[in-house]
Amino acid sequence: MTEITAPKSPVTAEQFADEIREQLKYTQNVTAEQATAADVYVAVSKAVRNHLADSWFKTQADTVNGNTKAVGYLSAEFLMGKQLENALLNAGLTDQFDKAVEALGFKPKDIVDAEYEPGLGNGGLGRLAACFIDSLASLGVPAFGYGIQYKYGIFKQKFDENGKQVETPDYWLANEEPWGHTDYNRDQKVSFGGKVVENADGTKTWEPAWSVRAVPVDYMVPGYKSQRVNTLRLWTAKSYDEFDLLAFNRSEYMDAVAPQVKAENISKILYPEDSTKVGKELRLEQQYFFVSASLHDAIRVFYPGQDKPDLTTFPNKIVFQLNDTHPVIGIPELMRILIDEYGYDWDTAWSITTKTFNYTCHTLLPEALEVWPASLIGELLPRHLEIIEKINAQFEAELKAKGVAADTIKDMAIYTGDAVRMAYLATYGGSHVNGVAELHSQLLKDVTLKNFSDVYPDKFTNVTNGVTPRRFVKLANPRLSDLITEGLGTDKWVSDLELLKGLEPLAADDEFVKKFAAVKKANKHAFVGFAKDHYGIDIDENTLFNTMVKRLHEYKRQSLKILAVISTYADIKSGKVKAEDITPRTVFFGAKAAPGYYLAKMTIELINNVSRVISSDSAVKGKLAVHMLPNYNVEMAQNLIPATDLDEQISQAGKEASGTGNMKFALNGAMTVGTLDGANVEIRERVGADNFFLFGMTVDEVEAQYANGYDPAKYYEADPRLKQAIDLVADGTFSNGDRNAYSPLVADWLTKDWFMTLADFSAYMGIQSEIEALYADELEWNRKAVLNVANSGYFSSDRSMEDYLERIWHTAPLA
Ligand code: C3B
Repeated sequence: MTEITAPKSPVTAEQFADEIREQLKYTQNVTAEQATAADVYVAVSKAVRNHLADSWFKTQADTVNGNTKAVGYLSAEFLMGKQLENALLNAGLTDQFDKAVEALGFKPKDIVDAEYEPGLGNGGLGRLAACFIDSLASLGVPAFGYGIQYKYGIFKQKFDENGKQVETPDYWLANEEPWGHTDYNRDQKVSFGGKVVENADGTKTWEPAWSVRAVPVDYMVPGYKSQRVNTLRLWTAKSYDEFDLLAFNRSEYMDAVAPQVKAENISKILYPEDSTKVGKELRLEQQYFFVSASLHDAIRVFYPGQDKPDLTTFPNKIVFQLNDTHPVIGIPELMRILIDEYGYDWDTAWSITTKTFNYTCHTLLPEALEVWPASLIGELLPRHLEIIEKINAQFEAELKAKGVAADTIKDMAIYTGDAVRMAYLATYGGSHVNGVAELHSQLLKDVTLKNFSDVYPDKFTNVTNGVTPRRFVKLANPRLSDLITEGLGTDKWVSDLELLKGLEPLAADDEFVKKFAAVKKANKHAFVGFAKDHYGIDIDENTLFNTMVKRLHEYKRQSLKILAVISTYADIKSGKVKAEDITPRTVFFGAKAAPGYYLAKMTIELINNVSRVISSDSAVKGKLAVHMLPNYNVEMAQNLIPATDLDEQISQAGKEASGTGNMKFALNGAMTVGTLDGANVEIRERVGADNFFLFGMTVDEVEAQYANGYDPAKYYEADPRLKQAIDLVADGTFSNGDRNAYSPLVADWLTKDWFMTLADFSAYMGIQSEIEALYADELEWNRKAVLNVANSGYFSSDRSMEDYLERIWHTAPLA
């Protein structure tokens, strides 16, 4: 760990209030009397930015001039969450802010609430990127996040009167966005299409057909108590062509703006797909757009004003992490830049390139590894396709020389003749490949990338994911944070999360455990208010809060949870469970489904209708409630996670690469019910098997089932509770008597059930009595929850970053 210096207390509250007034007057152009909360929010944000500016400049200068290699995190998604509170915390201005806005006649909460959450990511992968850049800045490691400033982020989710998901556009830039600075003077040109011509001297020239202007929008990434501020540089696409005046004068208004539309479309919208196959031209354009601009930008930053820089030193200046396959086109792009733009020979270019890149794989679903049709790459990036072919030829020769069998070489092809496999290109073209949890990294080696790990065993490593303790404990859970600080006698845990271990002895201290229980109660109470304000729902806070929040995917098995809820509902209603044996529960779901994912959307509709039927049935009132909360996002996570008693991590073993929600819940003192999947395995190891509700098949058992020909109907017949739950879905109970409403879902369960929901149902129901028995003993439950907090310090993204520094990046914080 680096020595962390305390933040300077830069201003008094009075001074900060004056700075806000000045921003209101000179940049918002309103008087303090005219100002609304939205005005004050913008003014405060700009004032905070001003406080960070000097550290930002210093960090940039040290990054370029220092001896420490920087990190470039290339990611199509950065799911940042709201910025203001985090910036205040890291700038050491939280108290001044509270007092200053009160002096201006506002409530701090109203100012914070005026911020609109940017949704520039789909889920886990994008949120991980945001945690990582927070940690890098907090550790003082020079780093750039590089991505896209989409005009529209992840869609806003609503439900219609039938409970179906409705997507509406998320125009997050509708009002002034004070955090991003558009830097028109540091733009880059990105070109597409056209053809490659061979020159007399044998070199190649790419003659592109069209180009767009990549304009960076810079976000400061302040470290916590590190005095360091890194940069998140998100590119936005602009046209070089103004509109066509001739066409306009002919009243062909649409044609007149066509080139602008084509260019600006590139950064228009985030693909709302997550781990599913999309084969969209626009997506490849997006990927190439931000990667090409970023690589050129790094050369500009590290070799300022040099026409003929010595790029053999490039890998000493910056190392690029490829966040999943989305930025992998960067490998042939750097080759092209080095060869075509700077005149390096192939071997030198290859040596630079392979030292520059590393690849993180975030999935185990083979179908989620991007494969591009060669024809598409050829049309859009003809020079890159040539380079990829040559990389593939070199790769095959290398494999042959290593004695790899011909059919294995064929299986490993990067370029198959009609497709390009981006994961294979990334594995060959970079120095390291990592998975995101131990189990996942092992399965990558044993299954998904087995041939590669056989030939290049040293390339493969693991870095278990982590989450930032600043946002997900300190900001999200101030009550627990205060209690932790009281328990440890220091607040150093915020930047050294392993210190939470010091809470372990306090789990034996009944007084401490009671205080912890009181914190959870207060958080639940607060969430009841939040839910009333945001969703207009009434929640009974004296129930077990049981949460399942994540993207909707079959492999994550929201189906398993809703079938269990239905079964419990049936048991309560029929009187099968006695009133005194019921543990009153409120089940929360939050999940967006990709707009084109039929069964996922149907699952949402089912959950909403189960919720409707249960809430209108007086027989279960006060005993069971289900809420499908709309538009799960970072803000909801920050409010719901600290209020949760029991967290669901119930994916089919071997399918969730890591999960990061699981870490957030454990750190906030929720108990987990989960399978041996992803990082659940490591969480359970650390918090202790006694403090984790484990159920379900293992990876090996799942594989055996697939091998033996899995038959879900067998499980339906064998477990009467499962049969009853599925029958209730099929018989129209949750669809006003319509027996067809869910028939595709029911048919899938009974005939396919690829992720084996039915096979794990009995085990899942079996563990519920254990959960309820423990919950009945308040002190024991909370004791175990304290042990979860105490033993989850490992899951800080600071630790993840240290692992990347040591195993992959081989760099260190700035001096
Ligand atoms: C996700 C995985 O599904 C999670 O298990 C993992 O915790 C996170 O990445 C972060 O590593 N993931 C995602 O959100 N989107 C993808 N396209 C692939 C993986």
